[in-house]
Amino acid sequence: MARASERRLHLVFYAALCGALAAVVVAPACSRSASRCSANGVTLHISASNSRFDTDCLAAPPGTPFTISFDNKDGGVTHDVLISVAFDPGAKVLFDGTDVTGPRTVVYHVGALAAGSYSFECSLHPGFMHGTLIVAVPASSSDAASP
Ligand SMILES: [Cu+2]
Repeated sequence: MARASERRLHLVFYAALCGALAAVVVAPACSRSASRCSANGVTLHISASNSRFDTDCLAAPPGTPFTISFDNKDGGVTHDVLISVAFDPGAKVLFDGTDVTGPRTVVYHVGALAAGSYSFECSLHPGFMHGTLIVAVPASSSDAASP
């Protein structure tokens, strides 16, 4: 009896903790990147400055090749854009953009990807230059578009 109710208390505690964490940590992060990042054509843009990307979210439509215009503003510093299935050193790489020493802009041509969530990063500085690539039908084509 006592043991069962203790266990139930623990479950309640964990549920409350997770809910609080989701509200405080996950929800703002999700709403900031995911809802603002939906595909808008097949010409994507990203820049690097002070060894940071200007966005942590890119989006492309599924099943069609797209381009990424990459503007490396860091003079004398080399960056690139690499796309993989997950943000993990062992994850399968789907696109490995050529190294770009700034200041210089290049246009990467990326092959069609299936709908899903991918990771992009600078392969030279993945720890602080990475983000999410969302491949999905644009939100504007559904009626639930946010303002
Ligand atoms: Cu870099």
